Amino acid sequence: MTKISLKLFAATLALASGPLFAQAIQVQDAWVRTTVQGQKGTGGFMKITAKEGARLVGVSTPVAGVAEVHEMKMEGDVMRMRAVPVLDLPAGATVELKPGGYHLMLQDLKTALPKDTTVPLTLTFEDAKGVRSTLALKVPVAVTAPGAAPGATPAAAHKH
Ligand SMILES: [Cu+2]
Repeated sequence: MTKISLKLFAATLALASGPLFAQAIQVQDAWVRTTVQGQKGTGGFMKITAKEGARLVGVSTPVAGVAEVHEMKMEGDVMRMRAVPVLDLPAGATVELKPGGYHLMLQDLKTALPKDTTVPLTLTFEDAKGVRSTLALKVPVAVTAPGAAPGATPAAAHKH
């Protein structure tokens, strides 16, 4: 599993576009949660590190009609979720998209996502000068985070 992820990560670098900028952004441990036939939405997770700081301003994938960055937050006793149109990536910090926090929300899914497949995902970043670049990823589909202990059920971990 780990070996496969590393290979996919190497492949993503080759697909980055933008003047050197994309090289300054690292995406690690990306995964998208599996779905069953008929399920309309799922979450995507990853760690993003922008060496010189950037903003994540767009997400797209051919498998979903709508792809957005979401934030989950406790407000009192209630877990609420909202779309985050722009996600700040402070210089040198690793921003983690994970269940229960920031995540990619894929809605209006056009196909089921069985495990051990991959999902093409394009991230659009903007640097401090407003220059945009894209990073094309092939993200593995998994039941739980790569390397995480198995056991958590998808429904329990990502409620909507
Ligand atoms: Cu969500």
